Amino acid sequence: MYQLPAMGYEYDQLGKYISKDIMELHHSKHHQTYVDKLNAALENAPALKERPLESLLSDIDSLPEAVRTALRNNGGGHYNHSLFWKWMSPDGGGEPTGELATKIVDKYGSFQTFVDEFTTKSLGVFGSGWVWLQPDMEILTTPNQDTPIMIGKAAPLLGLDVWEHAYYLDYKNKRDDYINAWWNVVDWGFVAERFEHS
Ligand code: MN3
Repeated sequence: MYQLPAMGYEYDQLGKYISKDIMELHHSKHHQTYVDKLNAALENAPALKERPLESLLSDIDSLPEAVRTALRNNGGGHYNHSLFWKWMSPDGGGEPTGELATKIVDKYGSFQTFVDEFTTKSLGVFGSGWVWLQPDMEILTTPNQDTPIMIGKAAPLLGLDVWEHAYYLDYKNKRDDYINAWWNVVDWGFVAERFEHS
């Protein structure tokens, strides 16, 4: 049985940028629903319970049709959100350092240019989806709860949830204000850790 992971900080700790109300709703309701529906889907496919979630998502097109969509949406939702909480921190913001910073600057010319391109792609996601920084420094977008490992890509270094449920209570329809605020909570230490192990 999958379980809702703890966030590692309190709902109100990102409050200056993302309110307690959003964090609480997003974690305890939206993410919990993905977990519950993922568990429910696996009740109908017991053999899949033995496999790690990454393995199921990487192999999504080969899964039994009866559970494929449920796993895509809710397995993807659980996987993406479990990372999303860790990509944010009350001590976040600023810029990456070390090898990660070098790679970003090599690819984009400057950290700010990277931020601008990531932001532009985030604004370009039509409807609900995610934006990702990949280990090869590519910026990807996916619709709904799709995740890079579903499309043959590596596990992402960083991801941003641009579903309206992630910002509507604070920012209404202003996704750009949400994204600009979000950069202030990005945990570059966790991104660097993922980069080192990629
Ligand atoms: Mn979400």
